[in-house]
Amino acid sequence: AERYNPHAIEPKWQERWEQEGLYTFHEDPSKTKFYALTMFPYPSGNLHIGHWYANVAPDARARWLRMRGYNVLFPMGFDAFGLPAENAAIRNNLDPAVWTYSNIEYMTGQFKRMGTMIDWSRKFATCDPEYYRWNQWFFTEFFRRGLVYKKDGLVNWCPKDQTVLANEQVVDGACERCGTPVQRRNLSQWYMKITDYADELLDFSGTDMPERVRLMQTNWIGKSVGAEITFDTPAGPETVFTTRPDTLMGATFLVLAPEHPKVAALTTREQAEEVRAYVEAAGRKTDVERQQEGEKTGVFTGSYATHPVSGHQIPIWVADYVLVTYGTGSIMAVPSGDQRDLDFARKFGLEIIETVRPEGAEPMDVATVSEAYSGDGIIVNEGPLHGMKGGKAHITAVIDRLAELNVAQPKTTYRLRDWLFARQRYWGTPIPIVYCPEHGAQPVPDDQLPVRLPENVEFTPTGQSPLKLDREWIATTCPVCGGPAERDTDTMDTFVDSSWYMYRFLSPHDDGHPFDPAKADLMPVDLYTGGIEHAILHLLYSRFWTKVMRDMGLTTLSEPFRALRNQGIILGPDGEKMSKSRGNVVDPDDLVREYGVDTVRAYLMFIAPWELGGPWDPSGINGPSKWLSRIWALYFDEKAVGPEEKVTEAELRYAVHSTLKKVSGDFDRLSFNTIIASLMELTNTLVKAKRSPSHATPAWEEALDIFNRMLAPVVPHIAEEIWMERGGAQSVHVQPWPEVDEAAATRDTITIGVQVSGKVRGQVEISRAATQEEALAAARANPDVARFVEGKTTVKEIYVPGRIINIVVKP
Ligand code: ANZ
Repeated sequence: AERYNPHAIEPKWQERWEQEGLYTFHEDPSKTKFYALTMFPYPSGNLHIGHWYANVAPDARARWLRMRGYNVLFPMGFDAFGLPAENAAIRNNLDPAVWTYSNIEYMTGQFKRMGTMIDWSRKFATCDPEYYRWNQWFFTEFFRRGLVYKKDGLVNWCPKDQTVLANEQVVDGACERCGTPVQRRNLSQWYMKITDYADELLDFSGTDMPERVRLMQTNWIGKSVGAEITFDTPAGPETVFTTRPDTLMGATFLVLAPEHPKVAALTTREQAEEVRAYVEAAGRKTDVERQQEGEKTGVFTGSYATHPVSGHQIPIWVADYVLVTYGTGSIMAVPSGDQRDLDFARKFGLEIIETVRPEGAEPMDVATVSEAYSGDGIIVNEGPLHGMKGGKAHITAVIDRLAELNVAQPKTTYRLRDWLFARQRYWGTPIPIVYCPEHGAQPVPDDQLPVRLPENVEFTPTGQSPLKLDREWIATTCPVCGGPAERDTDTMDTFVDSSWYMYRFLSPHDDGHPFDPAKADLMPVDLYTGGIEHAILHLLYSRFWTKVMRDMGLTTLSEPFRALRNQGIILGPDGEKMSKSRGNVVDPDDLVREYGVDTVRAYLMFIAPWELGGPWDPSGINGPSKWLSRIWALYFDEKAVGPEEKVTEAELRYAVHSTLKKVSGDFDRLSFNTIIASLMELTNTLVKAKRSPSHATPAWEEALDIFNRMLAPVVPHIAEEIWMERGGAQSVHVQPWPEVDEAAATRDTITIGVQVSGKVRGQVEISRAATQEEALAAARANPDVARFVEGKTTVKEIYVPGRIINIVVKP
């Protein structure tokens, strides 16, 4: 046949597969289900090389599982709400819906050209009213359960995007989307009570997640076990949270966060001006700036607190290294045990008292000490803790002792805050609440959902939400009394949309439930793949959501994902992240036009260990490209060019079956680059075998058949063409994965050491099945052995099968 031309075969097969519904998922009780899901993309307009990298390898694996007899659900949709659509609307005067749906259309076409086995009949976008209706339904259910609530408080505000942000969306003090420094504002906002699930979210026993992800989530949740201790102050009792109550006797001052509500009441007239200026300056700094290492700042309030054990008067300070959002927003400062407190005490000349002393050490010289001691030791202060062991490891005994004396209460604190999920933007799910002057905030009844976004709204350059300006849309009636009421004009964070979308694929068009309960058994997602950047936000929220759904009786699962794996990132040839401004972007469409889909697929699997990623090497694609041409020639070029080779039938079968075994194991472990490498190596052997006498044996036909099936998951188009040309009745993609012939997959010869009178004299290669006679004959034929045996009388001959040959001779 003619030479390999991917452009002739790829569109043909893609069209045929689609016509035949080859990849449409049907429930089938006779097979084990496998739900494979890759994180759905935002419809930005284009699939870039990162999307290909993230999707191609999981597609190959899903195809492999399908060939292995699993009923594989492999759907895809679009995470379609969010700011870029709205910004495009402001810039180009385009309706966000029009912009979004045309992008989805285009990107779906790109996905199809990738040759994946995605079941497109299940596609949906989160901006479909049929989808976001269920966000609203969840909201009202959560609201009734007290899991959604509105509260006043300090929140993160992005002045550029004109919206509040969740803590999770503030990275190094800046908006994770646009990089603008985040401001703190006092606003009334909607929250979700994720903190109710903090402890359960720390338990990863029901989900197989990479260590890195578990660690990031654990740190984000930030559980601290400690105690609360109350100090009397002129403004009433003040409770502090401490993880080191064993250092209580070394507490020489209290520190309040600048935003702490007692600051004003505790500030004396003399200190008023200084405190006011300090608090104002602190308000202009971000939390990150405030927690950075460096010179400590602070100011004295002029007031004193009473130490609950010693009764001493200790000064009360205000300093911005204490955060209002953590613990109680105030601390007891222990300079001898905490470095920040020590730096602070040194700078302002405050008292230092040693508390925990390492065993056998000299007393701390408090006049000169510059390093706090935070380790274990003995508590050296006079008083109720004297002589007890101190340090993190001994906290429980200390807390018990202090609790007995009514000085401390055990307390566990979390860094995790409730999820602020309201946004002041248009392109999101409207919050289904109406405000009635009579009945307050009322959820919109189910039969009135969805609350649709109004169409043809006006966008202003300031970014202010058009919902706020749409009087007609805002005006509604109270579900309780029917009187005039107003809609909430906020929309939901898009992370709400992605928290439960994996359930929607079970029955994407169900209009009676978020998903059809009869299909619940298709969950959990057996393998979820995507980027590590979602370690905290999306993955934590979706774990939370499933736990709430379980408590609502919607699922019996506690975790949405049986396993999670993260792919790495493909960087530009310069090793930098690809970006338009750097000009180092690789466009997969260009590559497909030049090399065809299968080559791009093979290259993306081959380029790097999938979980690591690496820089794009533009010349590297020639390897996979040539490889596919060699495969083509192997099957279709009748003339076997080159010198005659001697690949035996056994060698050929060994190459085929050992590769098959390796490739299966590699698919299992998601080691895609080694799959391609093994298949390339096998191609070499096959090319040689074609020029060998083994060409005419049944082993040759078997080799071509098995190799063809092995190619199917990774390069599905060329594999299909070969299969059909070889007379396949049905697609190669509905064929079973070949079985390994274990005997053929292991070399049937072994190397055995030969001893003469107990000394190793040589080695022989013999058949694994060799008899004692055959083994001994081979040993004697070996010249290294023969030298020591010839002319001597043999006393004894032993063959321990598979281990050793020993010939004992008379000297
Ligand atoms: C006294 C003490 C002595 C402390 C000592 C530490 C060492 P984690 O582990 O992060 O939970 N702290 C409490 N609330 C704070 C706030 N709002 N802003 C800044 N720091 C705060 O840390 C708990 C410790 O951090 C607490 O224990 C408290 O200082 C401080 F030798 O209390 B410790």
